[in-house]
Amino acid sequence: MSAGYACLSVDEIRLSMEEKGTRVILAADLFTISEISHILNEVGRHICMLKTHVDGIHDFDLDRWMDEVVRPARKMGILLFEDRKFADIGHVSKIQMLGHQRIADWADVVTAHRISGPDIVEGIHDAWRECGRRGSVAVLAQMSSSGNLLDEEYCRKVVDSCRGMDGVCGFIGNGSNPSNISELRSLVGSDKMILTPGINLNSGEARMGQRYGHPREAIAAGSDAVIVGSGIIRNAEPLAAAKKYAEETSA
Ligand code: 6AU
Repeated sequence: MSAGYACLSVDEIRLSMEEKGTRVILAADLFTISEISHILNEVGRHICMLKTHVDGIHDFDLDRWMDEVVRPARKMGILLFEDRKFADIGHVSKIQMLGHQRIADWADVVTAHRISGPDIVEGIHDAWRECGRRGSVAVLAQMSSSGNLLDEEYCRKVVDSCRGMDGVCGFIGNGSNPSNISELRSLVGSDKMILTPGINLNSGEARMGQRYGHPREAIAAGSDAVIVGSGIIRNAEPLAAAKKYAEETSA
């Protein structure tokens, strides 16, 4: 389905990742701009995207965010990935993209649930269009958290309805279970990406219902890139950890 507006394409995102030579997306789940800027500078060479939860940043200030995080990430060839998990109707998702954190002004990829209807994708792209920018949506098809309600039938419906959308670059799959990823890959085909959270070399680190799988198994099962938070940011040596995850996911 042609979107009728300019989107960041899967090919452009895959090319950007190839140029960085790593399939690691850093989940920078930290509380201040300085902490995020610091980890970005430390591990930037080993990551292809910086995933944020911008609503969790205590001292958020747009000018500082652009200067200390967004521009440095761009200089390093890293895509900005805001994990906002939009879920409202299309028009409200557009309002949220254009809210005080100005997600549309800097994010290249955002996450969204498909639960409210397909127009959420249109609403998000409308915001990028208003800012004169292009981006893409990663839709949640599975989750890594235990007890989640995204069952097989829901996953199939999500993929069926979004696989043909230009504005969707791919799907979030459950990295903690390689067979979930291979099932998702067979539904998705090769034209869209699968990004997988729930990845940690030490599965014992899981907290609050999170579940973890191994990065190499996730890639072997068909994931394009692994999303790693605690495994890097809570490690005593984040640089060495990021390098290790990058090696584990290399061909
Ligand atoms: O490696 P962790 O467990 O410290 O962090 C995992 C990161 C967090 C979550 O918000 C995110 O991955 N995540 C996601 C997404 C969309 O990225 C989906 C999901 O099912 N599980 C999950 O943990 O930033």
